[in-house]
Amino acid sequence: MDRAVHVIGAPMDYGADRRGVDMGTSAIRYAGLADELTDAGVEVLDQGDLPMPRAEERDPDANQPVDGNAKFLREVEDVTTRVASSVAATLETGAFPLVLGGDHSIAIGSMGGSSRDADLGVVWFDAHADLNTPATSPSGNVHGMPLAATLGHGMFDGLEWAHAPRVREESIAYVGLRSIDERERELVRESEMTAFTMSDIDERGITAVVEDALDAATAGTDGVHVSLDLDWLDPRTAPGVGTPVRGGVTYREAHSALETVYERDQDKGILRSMDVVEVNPILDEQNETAELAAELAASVFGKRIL
Ligand code: 5AB
Ligand code: MN
Ligand code: MN
Ligand code: MN
Repeated sequence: MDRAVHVIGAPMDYGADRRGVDMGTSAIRYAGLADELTDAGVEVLDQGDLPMPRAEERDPDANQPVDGNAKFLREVEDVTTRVASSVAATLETGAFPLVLGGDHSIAIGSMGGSSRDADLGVVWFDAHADLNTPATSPSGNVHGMPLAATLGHGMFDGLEWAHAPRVREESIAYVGLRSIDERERELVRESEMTAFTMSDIDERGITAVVEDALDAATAGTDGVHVSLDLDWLDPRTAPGVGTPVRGGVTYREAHSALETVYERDQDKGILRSMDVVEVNPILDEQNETAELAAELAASVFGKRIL
């Protein structure tokens, strides 16, 4: 039987600085996601978008933490709780949850849902470390905090919707880091996380780096969550993102990375869930970043040239 992929849309932009990522789910679908996945040989069921209150109707500063800044925290809790339920319910049917963003704070929900009944490894394809807490964040934007939330850092420690104890530090691997806040740098250095920067990719090549990231994320876990932030790519290739950083991976490196994930999955059945986030159609050029997002998702499921 073909593998079934269930698409879950989470058009949330509460966690990001700029409006527009809420249109990412439509743009990725419009770019041909379902056809790409079908061509890759999987059966696709689109569950549609989760209902999302408009940011304009909400007060970003309601429910602020005592220490620090986290805009729209109540809305993020509401949405990520629903993402987690959808992901867990999808896994229970035996299908693979593919979560479309939206901003990266939805990963709090996808990792929470995916680790409900499993020890979960994570491969984080991103320019950023996303390890701030409200107390350390320079922006107050929760899309810079999902890994801190999942690991239960700072105020996230006591929050059941955020902290996912079955995701352990040593099972998280970054690929492609190039923009880290000072406190994040210390945390990554002191932690047991595996962190590959762009320099590692320059030196060793994308395939070797992704193989090592997969080794770290699979050791002692039941499966892997792949989190793909489109700002991982170079902004010349992926201009439609809210927080672009020069010097990212190329079009070919990105495909090669996700094909490497596919190959490991063919050998060992490691993949459990995925999210594709931070596509901002307002900043995009002719939907090319959304097209890239759709292609890269298909690469994970085995889309091949020959
Ligand atoms: B993304 C920054 N570290 O916390 C912050 O796009 C940027 O999900 C976060 O990786 C970028 O505001 C969040 C400066
Ligand atoms: Mn991110
Ligand atoms: Mn990022
Ligand atoms: Mn971003």
